[in-house]
Amino acid sequence: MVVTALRFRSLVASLFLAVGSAQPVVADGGGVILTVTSGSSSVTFGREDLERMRQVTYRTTTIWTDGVQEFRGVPLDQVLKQAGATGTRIILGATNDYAAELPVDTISADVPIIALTVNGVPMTLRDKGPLWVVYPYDDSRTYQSEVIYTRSVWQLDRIEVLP
Ligand SMILES: Nc1nc2c(c(=O)[nH]1)N[C@H]1C(S)=C(S)[C@@H](COP(=O)(O)O)O[C@H]1N2
Ligand SMILES: [Mo]
Repeated sequence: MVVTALRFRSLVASLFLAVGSAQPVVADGGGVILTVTSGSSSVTFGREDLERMRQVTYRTTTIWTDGVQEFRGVPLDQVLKQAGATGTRIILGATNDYAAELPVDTISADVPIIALTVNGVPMTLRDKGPLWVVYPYDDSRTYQSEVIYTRSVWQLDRIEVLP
């Protein structure tokens, strides 16, 4: 039922796009929210693409929020694999032009995640969304460091893979 509703909404959105402008209709019915660039090739993801991938949940506090929060999203590792990214370093870029570089060998299967929701609710641009790279800070002292905080990029909109 939910699927039907979403499909119907996409269809309406597509029709609107088709009628309202000369722009090509976006295949997934939603906008691109993340672009992974590797050399001269780019792979783009809509919200639904990311939601369809393996999801991981952290319950943790952060230095930017009050109390324990439930972050849910797709592991960064999963996104890099899906994009076919091979490299030794990546740059996480945000809409405000903030960027942080990290070595690929610091990324594990479940850490960090690109969070899509906090406490079950999608994040708006105002509350650090729609995508926020988060670590399970409460799980280990090693995640409670300035280096990890700098990699906790909110308003993430692009990933650049470096050789
Ligand atoms: N999009 C975005 N993410 C970001 C930043 C930023 O300016 N923009 N600052 C980073 C750095 S260097 C740290 S230490 C924290 C900064 O958090 P604060 O500004 O709340 O201290 O978030 C990180 N993530
Ligand atoms: Mo920082």
